[in-house]
Amino acid sequence: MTAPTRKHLETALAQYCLRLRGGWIPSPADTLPPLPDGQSASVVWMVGMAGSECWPAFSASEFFSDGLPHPLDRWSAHIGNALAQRFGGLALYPSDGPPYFPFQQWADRSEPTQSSPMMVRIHPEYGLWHAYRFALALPTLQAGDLERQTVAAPLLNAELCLQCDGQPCLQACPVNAYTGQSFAVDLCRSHLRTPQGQECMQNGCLARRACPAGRDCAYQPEHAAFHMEAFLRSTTGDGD
Ligand code: B12
Repeated sequence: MTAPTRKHLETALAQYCLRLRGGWIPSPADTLPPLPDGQSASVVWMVGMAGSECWPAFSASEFFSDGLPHPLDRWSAHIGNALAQRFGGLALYPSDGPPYFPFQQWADRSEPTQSSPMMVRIHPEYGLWHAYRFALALPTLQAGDLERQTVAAPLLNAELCLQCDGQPCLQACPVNAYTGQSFAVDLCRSHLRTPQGQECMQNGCLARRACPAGRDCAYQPEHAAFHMEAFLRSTTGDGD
Protein backbone atom coordinates (compact mmCIF):
# COMPACT_ATOMS: atom_id res chain seq x y z
CA MET A 1 0.00 0.00 0.00
CA THR A 2 1.37 3.40 -0.98
CA ALA A 3 1.62 5.93 1.81
CA PRO A 4 -0.40 9.04 1.00
CA THR A 5 1.43 12.31 0.68
CA ARG A 6 0.13 15.27 2.63
CA LYS A 7 -1.24 16.68 -0.63
CA HIS A 8 -2.99 13.39 -1.34
CA LEU A 9 -4.69 13.48 2.08
CA GLU A 10 -5.67 17.12 1.69
CA THR A 11 -7.32 16.29 -1.62
CA ALA A 12 -9.16 13.29 -0.15
CA LEU A 13 -10.48 15.44 2.73
CA ALA A 14 -11.42 18.38 0.54
CA GLN A 15 -14.35 16.50 -0.98
CA TYR A 16 -15.95 16.57 2.50
CA CYS A 17 -14.80 20.16 3.10
CA LEU A 18 -12.63 18.82 5.93
CA ARG A 19 -9.21 20.27 6.67
CA LEU A 20 -5.85 18.66 7.46
CA ARG A 21 -4.91 20.37 10.73
CA GLY A 22 -1.26 19.30 10.80
CA GLY A 23 0.40 16.17 12.11
CA TRP A 24 2.77 14.88 14.76
CA ILE A 25 5.14 11.97 15.27
CA PRO A 26 4.05 9.63 18.06
CA SER A 27 6.41 8.04 20.58
CA PRO A 28 5.81 4.95 22.75
CA ALA A 29 4.82 7.34 25.58
CA ASP A 30 1.72 8.26 23.58
CA THR A 31 0.45 4.67 24.00
CA LEU A 32 -1.51 4.73 20.77
CA PRO A 33 -3.34 1.57 19.77
CA PRO A 34 -1.51 -0.51 17.14
CA LEU A 35 -2.41 -0.21 13.47
CA PRO A 36 -4.41 -3.07 11.86
CA ASP A 37 -1.18 -4.85 10.82
CA GLY A 38 0.12 -4.69 14.41
CA GLN A 39 2.76 -2.03 13.66
CA SER A 40 3.12 1.34 15.35
CA ALA A 41 2.01 4.53 13.62
CA SER A 42 4.72 6.75 12.11
CA VAL A 43 2.55 9.83 11.96
CA VAL A 44 -0.79 11.05 13.26
CA TRP A 45 -2.64 13.56 11.10
CA MET A 46 -5.26 15.77 12.74
CA VAL A 47 -8.46 16.29 10.76
CA GLY A 48 -11.06 18.91 11.53
CA MET A 49 -12.68 22.05 10.36
CA ALA A 50 -12.39 25.79 10.76
CA GLY A 51 -15.56 27.85 10.84
CA SER A 52 -18.64 26.39 9.17
CA GLU A 53 -16.75 25.08 6.14
CA CYS A 54 -17.95 21.46 6.47
CA TRP A 55 -21.51 22.35 7.50
CA PRO A 56 -22.92 22.23 3.91
CA ALA A 57 -21.36 18.79 3.26
CA PHE A 58 -22.47 17.38 6.61
CA SER A 59 -25.99 18.84 6.55
CA ALA A 60 -26.53 17.49 3.03
CA SER A 61 -25.45 13.98 4.11
CA GLU A 62 -27.79 11.12 4.96
CA PHE A 63 -26.45 11.17 8.54
CA PHE A 64 -27.85 14.61 9.22
CA SER A 65 -31.43 13.67 8.42
CA ASP A 66 -31.72 9.97 9.33
CA GLY A 67 -33.05 10.77 12.80
CA LEU A 68 -30.45 8.59 14.57
CA PRO A 69 -28.33 9.94 17.44
CA HIS A 70 -24.92 11.62 17.00
CA PRO A 71 -25.14 12.41 13.27
CA LEU A 72 -21.88 14.42 13.20
CA ASP A 73 -19.91 11.69 14.95
CA ARG A 74 -21.34 9.09 12.54
CA TRP A 75 -20.56 11.27 9.49
CA SER A 76 -17.00 11.70 10.78
CA ALA A 77 -16.60 7.96 11.42
CA HIS A 78 -17.86 7.14 7.94
CA ILE A 79 -15.13 9.31 6.42
CA GLY A 80 -12.37 8.52 8.93
CA ASN A 81 -12.83 4.74 8.77
CA ALA A 82 -12.86 4.75 4.95
CA LEU A 83 -9.61 6.75 4.80
CA ALA A 84 -7.98 4.59 7.46
CA GLN A 85 -8.83 1.44 5.54
CA ARG A 86 -7.61 2.94 2.26
CA PHE A 87 -4.23 3.86 3.74
CA GLY A 88 -3.69 0.93 6.14
CA GLY A 89 -4.08 3.12 9.20
CA LEU A 90 -6.38 3.72 12.10
CA ALA A 91 -8.87 6.53 12.70
CA LEU A 92 -9.05 7.83 16.28
CA TYR A 93 -12.05 9.87 17.42
CA PRO A 94 -12.32 12.70 19.96
CA SER A 95 -15.53 11.32 21.45
CA ASP A 96 -14.24 7.77 21.91
CA GLY A 97 -13.98 7.36 25.66
CA PRO A 98 -13.68 7.85 28.50
CA PRO A 99 -10.75 7.68 28.72
CA TYR A 100 -10.50 10.18 25.87
CA PHE A 101 -7.55 10.66 23.58
CA PRO A 102 -5.91 14.01 24.47
CA PHE A 103 -6.96 15.77 21.28
CA GLN A 104 -6.16 19.24 22.57
CA GLN A 105 -2.63 18.22 23.52
CA TRP A 106 -2.28 16.59 20.10
CA ALA A 107 -3.57 19.82 18.53
CA ASP A 108 -0.77 21.78 20.22
CA ARG A 109 1.79 19.42 18.64
CA SER A 110 0.33 20.05 15.17
CA GLU A 111 -0.69 23.69 14.98
CA PRO A 112 -0.15 26.93 16.94
CA THR A 113 -3.17 26.35 19.18
CA GLN A 114 -3.12 27.67 22.73
CA SER A 115 -5.11 27.30 25.93
CA SER A 116 -7.89 29.85 26.42
CA PRO A 117 -10.10 30.95 29.34
CA MET A 118 -12.94 29.22 27.45
CA MET A 119 -11.19 25.84 27.85
CA VAL A 120 -11.33 25.26 24.11
CA ARG A 121 -8.06 25.89 22.24
CA ILE A 122 -7.66 29.20 20.47
CA HIS A 123 -6.01 29.36 17.04
CA PRO A 124 -4.38 32.56 15.72
CA GLU A 125 -6.41 32.46 12.52
CA TYR A 126 -9.61 30.59 13.42
CA GLY A 127 -10.00 31.90 16.98
CA LEU A 128 -12.31 29.61 18.99
CA TRP A 129 -14.16 28.53 15.83
CA HIS A 130 -12.57 25.20 15.06
CA ALA A 131 -12.75 21.58 16.17
CA TYR A 132 -11.44 18.12 15.38
CA ARG A 133 -13.39 15.35 13.68
CA PHE A 134 -10.77 12.58 13.86
CA ALA A 135 -7.08 11.79 13.82
CA LEU A 136 -5.57 9.46 11.25
CA ALA A 137 -2.71 7.28 12.50
CA LEU A 138 -0.74 6.04 9.48
CA PRO A 139 2.15 3.60 9.01
CA THR A 140 4.33 5.84 6.85
CA LEU A 141 5.28 9.49 6.63
CA GLN A 142 6.45 10.91 3.33
CA ALA A 143 9.70 12.88 3.57
CA GLY A 144 9.17 16.60 4.06
CA ASP A 145 5.43 16.39 4.70
CA LEU A 146 5.53 17.60 8.33
CA GLU A 147 7.98 20.40 7.53
CA ARG A 148 5.30 22.03 5.41
CA GLN A 149 3.34 23.08 8.50
CA THR A 150 5.33 26.25 9.06
CA VAL A 151 3.58 29.15 10.69
CA ALA A 152 4.62 32.80 10.71
CA ALA A 153 6.72 33.51 13.84
CA PRO A 154 4.55 36.42 15.11
CA LEU A 155 1.54 34.09 15.19
CA LEU A 156 3.48 31.44 17.07
CA ASN A 157 4.87 33.84 19.65
CA ALA A 158 1.73 35.79 20.49
CA GLU A 159 0.03 34.76 23.70
CA LEU A 160 -3.35 35.57 22.29
CA CYS A 161 -5.57 35.49 25.36
CA LEU A 162 -3.07 37.05 27.78
CA GLN A 163 -2.63 39.97 25.39
CA CYS A 164 -6.37 40.37 24.85
CA ASP A 165 -7.66 43.70 26.14
CA GLY A 166 -10.35 43.13 28.78
CA GLN A 167 -10.87 39.45 27.87
CA PRO A 168 -14.49 40.04 26.74
CA CYS A 169 -15.17 36.28 26.72
CA LEU A 170 -15.04 36.32 30.53
CA GLN A 171 -17.52 39.21 30.76
CA ALA A 172 -20.10 38.01 28.23
CA CYS A 173 -21.62 34.89 29.81
CA PRO A 174 -25.02 35.83 31.31
CA VAL A 175 -24.49 33.35 34.18
CA ASN A 176 -20.70 33.69 34.61
CA ALA A 177 -20.11 30.06 33.75
CA TYR A 178 -16.45 30.80 32.93
CA THR A 179 -13.91 31.83 35.55
CA GLY A 180 -10.85 31.53 33.31
CA GLN A 181 -9.81 28.37 35.18
CA SER A 182 -13.03 26.40 35.02
CA PHE A 183 -16.30 26.04 33.16
CA ALA A 184 -19.51 25.50 35.18
CA VAL A 185 -21.19 23.05 32.82
CA ASP A 186 -24.38 22.62 34.88
CA LEU A 187 -24.83 26.36 35.30
CA CYS A 188 -24.48 26.81 31.54
CA ARG A 189 -26.92 23.99 30.74
CA SER A 190 -29.53 25.29 33.22
CA HIS A 191 -29.37 28.72 31.60
CA LEU A 192 -29.75 27.25 28.12
CA ARG A 193 -33.09 25.75 29.20
CA THR A 194 -34.54 29.17 30.12
CA PRO A 195 -36.06 31.78 27.78
CA GLN A 196 -33.02 34.02 28.45
CA GLY A 197 -30.77 31.21 27.22
CA GLN A 198 -32.34 31.09 23.77
CA GLU A 199 -29.94 33.68 22.35
CA CYS A 200 -27.06 31.24 23.06
CA MET A 201 -29.13 28.29 21.87
CA GLN A 202 -30.03 29.84 18.53
CA ASN A 203 -26.90 31.77 17.64
CA GLY A 204 -24.17 30.12 19.73
CA CYS A 205 -22.48 30.71 23.11
CA LEU A 206 -22.38 34.47 23.87
CA ALA A 207 -19.00 34.16 25.60
CA ARG A 208 -17.43 32.38 22.63
CA ARG A 209 -18.94 34.97 20.28
CA ALA A 210 -17.40 37.81 22.32
CA CYS A 211 -13.88 36.64 21.42
CA PRO A 212 -12.25 39.11 18.98
CA ALA A 213 -10.03 36.43 17.38
CA GLY A 214 -11.00 34.67 14.16
CA ARG A 215 -14.34 36.46 13.81
CA ASP A 216 -14.52 35.60 10.11
CA CYS A 217 -14.71 31.95 11.13
CA ALA A 218 -17.62 32.33 13.60
CA TYR A 219 -20.13 29.53 13.05
CA GLN A 220 -23.24 30.27 11.00
CA PRO A 221 -26.39 30.30 13.18
CA GLU A 222 -27.69 26.92 11.95
CA HIS A 223 -24.32 25.28 12.63
CA ALA A 224 -23.95 26.99 16.03
CA ALA A 225 -27.48 25.95 17.01
CA PHE A 226 -26.74 22.33 16.09
CA HIS A 227 -23.78 22.22 18.51
CA MET A 228 -25.65 24.02 21.29
CA GLU A 229 -28.57 21.59 21.04
CA ALA A 230 -26.22 18.60 21.06
CA PHE A 231 -24.24 20.07 23.99
CA LEU A 232 -27.48 20.49 25.94
CA ARG A 233 -28.61 16.92 25.30
CA SER A 234 -25.41 14.91 25.65
CA THR A 235 -22.33 14.70 27.82
CA THR A 236 -19.99 14.77 24.83
CA GLY A 237 -20.01 13.83 21.14
CA ASP A 238 -21.69 16.13 18.63
CA GLY A 239 -21.72 18.99 21.14
CA ASP A 240 -18.12 19.41 20.10
C1 B12 B 1 -15.54 15.63 27.67
C2 B12 B 1 -15.53 16.80 26.73
C3 B12 B 1 -16.36 17.87 27.04
C4 B12 B 1 -17.14 17.96 28.33
C5 B12 B 1 -16.19 18.45 29.46
C6 B12 B 1 -15.09 19.37 28.98
C7 B12 B 1 -13.99 19.63 30.02
N1 B12 B 1 -13.33 20.78 29.88
O1 B12 B 1 -13.72 18.83 30.87
C8 B12 B 1 -18.27 18.94 27.98
C9 B12 B 1 -19.52 18.16 27.57
C10 B12 B 1 -18.65 19.93 29.06
C11 B12 B 1 -17.69 19.62 26.74
C12 B12 B 1 -18.21 20.77 26.24
C13 B12 B 1 -17.71 21.42 25.14
N2 B12 B 1 -16.73 21.01 24.33
CO1 B12 B 1 -15.70 19.41 24.65
N3 B12 B 1 -14.74 17.81 24.73
C14 B12 B 1 -14.73 16.83 25.58
C15 B12 B 1 -13.80 15.71 25.06
C16 B12 B 1 -14.66 14.65 24.37
C17 B12 B 1 -12.90 15.04 26.07
C18 B12 B 1 -12.04 16.00 26.94
C19 B12 B 1 -11.02 15.20 27.70
O2 B12 B 1 -11.27 14.83 28.83
N4 B12 B 1 -9.86 14.89 27.07
C20 B12 B 1 -8.83 14.10 27.67
C21 B12 B 1 -7.66 15.00 28.11
C22 B12 B 1 -6.56 14.11 28.71
O3 B12 B 1 -7.21 15.63 26.91
P1 B12 B 1 -6.50 17.08 26.83
O4 B12 B 1 -6.06 17.25 25.41
O5 B12 B 1 -5.48 17.20 27.88
O6 B12 B 1 -7.68 18.11 27.11
C23 B12 B 1 -7.90 18.76 28.35
C24 B12 B 1 -7.11 19.99 28.61
O7 B12 B 1 -6.61 20.55 27.41
C25 B12 B 1 -8.10 20.89 29.35
N5 B12 B 1 -8.09 22.30 28.97
C26 B12 B 1 -8.24 22.83 27.76
N6 B12 B 1 -8.20 24.15 27.83
C27 B12 B 1 -8.04 24.46 29.12
C28 B12 B 1 -7.94 25.68 29.74
C29 B12 B 1 -7.77 25.75 31.13
C30 B12 B 1 -7.66 27.08 31.80
C31 B12 B 1 -7.70 24.53 31.88
C32 B12 B 1 -7.50 24.56 33.36
C33 B12 B 1 -7.79 23.29 31.22
C34 B12 B 1 -7.97 23.29 29.85
O8 B12 B 1 -9.43 20.44 29.05
C35 B12 B 1 -9.36 19.25 28.32
C36 B12 B 1 -10.35 18.30 28.93
O9 B12 B 1 -10.12 18.11 30.29
C37 B12 B 1 -12.91 16.53 24.05
C38 B12 B 1 -12.30 15.69 22.92
C39 B12 B 1 -11.00 15.06 23.40
N7 B12 B 1 -10.83 13.78 23.13
O10 B12 B 1 -10.16 15.73 24.00
C40 B12 B 1 -13.89 17.61 23.56
C41 B12 B 1 -13.36 18.97 23.13
C42 B12 B 1 -12.32 19.44 24.14
N8 B12 B 1 -14.54 19.82 23.23
C43 B12 B 1 -14.63 20.69 22.32
C44 B12 B 1 -15.67 21.69 22.23
C45 B12 B 1 -15.67 22.58 20.98
C46 B12 B 1 -16.64 21.82 23.23
C47 B12 B 1 -17.81 22.84 23.26
C48 B12 B 1 -17.45 24.27 22.91
C49 B12 B 1 -18.95 22.29 22.38
C50 B12 B 1 -19.99 23.21 21.83
N9 B12 B 1 -20.98 23.65 22.55
O11 B12 B 1 -19.91 23.51 20.69
C51 B12 B 1 -18.34 22.71 24.71
C52 B12 B 1 -17.93 23.79 25.70
C53 B12 B 1 -16.55 23.52 26.27
C54 B12 B 1 -16.01 24.46 27.30
N10 B12 B 1 -16.11 25.75 27.13
O12 B12 B 1 -15.43 23.99 28.26
C55 B12 B 1 -13.50 20.57 21.32
C56 B12 B 1 -12.49 21.70 21.52
C57 B12 B 1 -11.91 22.14 20.19
C58 B12 B 1 -10.94 23.25 20.44
N11 B12 B 1 -11.06 24.31 19.66
O13 B12 B 1 -10.10 23.15 21.31
C59 B12 B 1 -12.93 19.14 21.61
C60 B12 B 1 -11.41 18.96 21.42
C61 B12 B 1 -13.70 18.13 20.72
C62 B12 B 1 -13.51 18.26 19.22
N12 B12 B 1 -14.26 17.43 18.49
O14 B12 B 1 -12.75 19.03 18.68
N13 B12 B 1 -16.64 18.94 26.24
